[in-house]
Amino acid sequence: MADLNSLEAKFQEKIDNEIKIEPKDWMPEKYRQTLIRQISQHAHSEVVGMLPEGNWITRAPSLRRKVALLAKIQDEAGHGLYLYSAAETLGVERDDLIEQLHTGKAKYSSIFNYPTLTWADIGAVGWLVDGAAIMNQVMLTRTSYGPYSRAMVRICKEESFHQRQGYEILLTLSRGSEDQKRMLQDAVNRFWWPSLMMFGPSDKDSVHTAQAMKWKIKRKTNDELRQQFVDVCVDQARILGVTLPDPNLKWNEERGHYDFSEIDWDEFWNVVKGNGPCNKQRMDARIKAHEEGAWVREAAMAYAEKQAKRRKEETTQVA
Ligand code: FAQ
Repeated sequence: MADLNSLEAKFQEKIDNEIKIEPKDWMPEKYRQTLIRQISQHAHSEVVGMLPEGNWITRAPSLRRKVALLAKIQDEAGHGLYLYSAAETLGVERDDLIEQLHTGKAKYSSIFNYPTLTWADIGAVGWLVDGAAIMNQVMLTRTSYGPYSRAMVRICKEESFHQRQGYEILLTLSRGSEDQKRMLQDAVNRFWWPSLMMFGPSDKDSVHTAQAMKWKIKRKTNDELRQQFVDVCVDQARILGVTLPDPNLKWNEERGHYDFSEIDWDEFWNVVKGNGPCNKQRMDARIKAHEEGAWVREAAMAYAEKQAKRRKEETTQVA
């Protein structure tokens, strides 16, 4: 017991001194489990997040828009891969993580259970969804676990591009016809609140935040990040000429922040529990893609095994 206590004390000392924890370092089992949970759910979100945007590849309004959207969606797949790899350094198998997603044991971000009904929604996803993701992920570049932190540095660079391409889509619509302006406002009306929900439950209801902050897995609380996001969006909305759908959104001189209305937490938990507008559709599409991709995984494994066998034979011949 004394040994465990001293290991834990040394571990916490490292964290307090901003020394990154690496895969082979000793770590408390709960730290490992928390990271597996968070990183794998983050990976699932990136991969499921490809679906609402994938819906618009064939309908993008120009070749230029199609190319940018395709590149963005491919980036999200890449983010999923970096994150699954980071999770694997904690001793879990990717197949098991994917199984947890497909059986509903693992969560993914609530935001991807909303539909993308118009082209303006693709802009709103880039501006608001990637914008919220970046706000959270910039903090995670400084997370205490080395492989997660390094994955986040690269992901943030790519997400910044995504956010700008989304904002530029909206900016173009904002300078267009009355119908285009209406479409823009409608997309913002539908995506504003779900984007605020991405930051998770309010601090008083967040079960993991306190410990995650102590271990510096998280550096800011859900409410701190949400507030930061609201504060930056107000000016950006003004430039687009859109109204954010909240009558209580008002600058508070004393706090130095914008006040905003209470989130509809019933809606949030309903979506998290699987009852959002597209939960079933998203999971069906993921499972179908996984099953139909089985031959690719088998071919890649067969090739890797063949290569390994050849290398072994060559080494034996040299010896
Ligand atoms: N949706 O105690 P907390 C992206 C769950 S990536 C669903 O506060 P924690 C890129 C939470 O898991 C977006 N579930 O938990 C992209 C926990 O349940 P559990 C994803 C949620 O972990 C853009 C329970 O509620 N980003 O968008 C949500 O301390 C465009 C209690 O919550 C990340 O995953 C939610 N919104 O804080 C891709 C970032 N919020 O696990 C394509 C990394 C909470 O006990 C297109 N993750 N829950 O069963 C994090 O920073 C944290 O995990 C939080 C939640 C902040 C999400």
